[in-house]
Amino acid sequence: MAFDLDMIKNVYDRYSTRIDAARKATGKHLTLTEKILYAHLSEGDAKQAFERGTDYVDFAPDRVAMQDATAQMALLQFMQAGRPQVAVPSTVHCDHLIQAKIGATEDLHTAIDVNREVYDFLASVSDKYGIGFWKAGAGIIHQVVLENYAFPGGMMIGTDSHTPNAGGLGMVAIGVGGADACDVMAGLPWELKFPKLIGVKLTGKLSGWTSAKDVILKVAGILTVKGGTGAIVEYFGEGARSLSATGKGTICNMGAEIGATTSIFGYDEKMSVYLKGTKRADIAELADAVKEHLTGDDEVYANPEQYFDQVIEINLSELEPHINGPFTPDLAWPISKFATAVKENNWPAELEVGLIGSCTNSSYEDITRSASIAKQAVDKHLKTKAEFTITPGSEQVRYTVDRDGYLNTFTEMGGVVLANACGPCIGQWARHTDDPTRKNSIITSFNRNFAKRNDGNPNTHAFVASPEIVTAFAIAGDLTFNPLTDTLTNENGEQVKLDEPMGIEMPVKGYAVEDAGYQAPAEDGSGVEVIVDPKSARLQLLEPFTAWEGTDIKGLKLLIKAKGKCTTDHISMAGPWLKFRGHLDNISNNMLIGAINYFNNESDSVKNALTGEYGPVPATQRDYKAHHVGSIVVGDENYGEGSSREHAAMEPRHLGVRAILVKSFARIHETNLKKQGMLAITFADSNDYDKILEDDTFDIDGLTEFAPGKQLTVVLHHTDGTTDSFQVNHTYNAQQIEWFKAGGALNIIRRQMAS
Ligand code: MIC
Ligand code: SF4
Repeated sequence: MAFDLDMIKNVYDRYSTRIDAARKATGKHLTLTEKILYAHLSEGDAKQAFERGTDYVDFAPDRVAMQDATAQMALLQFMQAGRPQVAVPSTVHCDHLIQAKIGATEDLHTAIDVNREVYDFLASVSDKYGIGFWKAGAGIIHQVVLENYAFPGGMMIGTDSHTPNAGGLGMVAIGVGGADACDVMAGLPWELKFPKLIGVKLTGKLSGWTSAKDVILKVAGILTVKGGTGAIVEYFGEGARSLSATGKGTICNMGAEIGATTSIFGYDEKMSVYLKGTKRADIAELADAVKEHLTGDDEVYANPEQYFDQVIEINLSELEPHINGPFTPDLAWPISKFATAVKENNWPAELEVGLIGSCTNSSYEDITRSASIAKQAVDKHLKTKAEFTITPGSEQVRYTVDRDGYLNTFTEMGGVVLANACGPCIGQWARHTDDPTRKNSIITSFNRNFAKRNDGNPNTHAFVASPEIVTAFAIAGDLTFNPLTDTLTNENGEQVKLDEPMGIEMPVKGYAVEDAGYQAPAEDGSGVEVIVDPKSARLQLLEPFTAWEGTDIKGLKLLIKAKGKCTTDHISMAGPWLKFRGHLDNISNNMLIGAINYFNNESDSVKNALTGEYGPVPATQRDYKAHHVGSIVVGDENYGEGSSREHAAMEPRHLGVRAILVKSFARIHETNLKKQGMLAITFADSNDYDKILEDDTFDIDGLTEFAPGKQLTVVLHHTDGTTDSFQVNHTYNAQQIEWFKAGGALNIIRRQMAS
């Protein structure tokens, strides 16, 4: 059904010649990342070596995956590209739009009802253009991809930042915006700046309470949310080989949290076991035949400093379980230091909810390890103190763990099984709380923990840990509890200790599923009609953006000078807004409502330069648009961190913002801005951020000579009549400058397809 053996054969058939060419071009031994990248050049065999972190390179990915919340915009764009069918195997996954409220069955029914229009749209577009469609309830994109599509040595892109999850099966899998997916589906090359390489050497072996999740929680602490920007992280060493394929997936998944382009492990026995266990023995066989190409060269791993731009070493035997948070995934605490951190920082020690599962951590191994803790709660007469939820990553995992009795164990402990969907991970959570103004703590086995992400409540302190640690904390209901050393009082008043988790990597009876939820597209979709109601609140056909006017841009007003962390959740919030992901004008009403205004420290309150009054960001910008006044957004470091959602770029573009000027960008967001024809620029001297005053008017000069590597000039006109001017950088290459000039990349594709 789901995978395409011929395509994989083709990829492997060309591996040998492509890698020989790459060796010749670079004149050195190769990392796995380089092998895969050079084997996927759209020009074919490598003719030159590329400079990491500098050269833009065209690639030909093997497949595309999209989730429902981003697929709508990706496919609305694809529909404008004028192609009869997608050029590479592609899939759509309905996972983000299901709200967690009561439990799996009821919530899924409600979602199917509430989202019918969007699901019907996605199903009919998929049918028409030859895209595989995974219905609501089938599971979360990254888990479904790992189980069905990922293969060692492949390259894919996905419209979701956690696409790198497939690195657990040795694939270069990269999160992108919908416009990039649209290019690849239209048969165009996909451009990426040749990444830098970070090597992570894993020695030793995990034991006890420590799990794969702790590797990435530790790495996040070392590298921080920016540390992986522009880099691919390659894991190697005996420790890497000892981790299950799904454990590797967890590590790669959360590489998104350090800004990495993707993360990857080399093909090994564990991957072969997982492929066979998920009914893909034929792929394992193909991979075995080319296995020397599916890991880095021995010399590379023997002398990693010579081949990677940065090397980190972690000894799994010494690694402690970690808990990261609150509010950012890189605040890493080894469990032995966590209780003190909770007390010293005055974080609420009482744990209100523990949530396990999600795309990051819902493998058979995760579930069995967590269930071994849950079972002890029942056996040792412990009453679970916090609420507890379980989100299976796919129907296949759910069916299998249910068959084997584990879901039952969780419900006995007091847990609630949610639908196979994103749910609370992305604010799709009708959380039951008596007082939302209370500072409170939750802990999840998910990946992100930005403020308001899970339940929309700024008072919620969200922490991230492995599912087994989350389960233990949920039982204790106390963040100062250390399951490795502390005891708990049970219902008989006795002191009991939780034993170490015990897991099973692969189901002994094999994976099983009754209805995986897959719908194949029509052989010939030309007769399929795609209907978008012009009065719909949820879907809106796209209008092309206007082209650049051909002059420098003068007289821009400051929409907002954002202070501190400004993630895509701040720019285009998810949760309740997910329902407008297919309607650009409606979703634009959430534009930047989470960003903190530097001048008053408030969110969604900015000064309207035309009236002098403070008002919400979207309304203020709509007023500028109505008066044909351009504006600029100013931001801090790592602006646009987090999600791949291109709405964060399209909304300002749609409402008439002309430029985003920040200290630094997160990769996917920067590309999304460029794709939509927005000017994305950075301070050459980040201290110039301080020169920007609330009532300034901005000119951007140098655009008539806009060229790669050439700075532009920003002139600030202050209200006292003085001016300041400074240089700004950009990373546009010649092609991207054309996107800017045309008013967006899609305008160019449309032109090409029409001619
Ligand atoms: C996320 O985890 O933030 C999301 C929701 O999956 C996003 C995609 C989106 O905003 O739709 C992501 O990670 O890219
Ligand atoms: Fe869904 Fe959360 Fe995974 Fe994003 S991180 S795909 S929202 S489960």
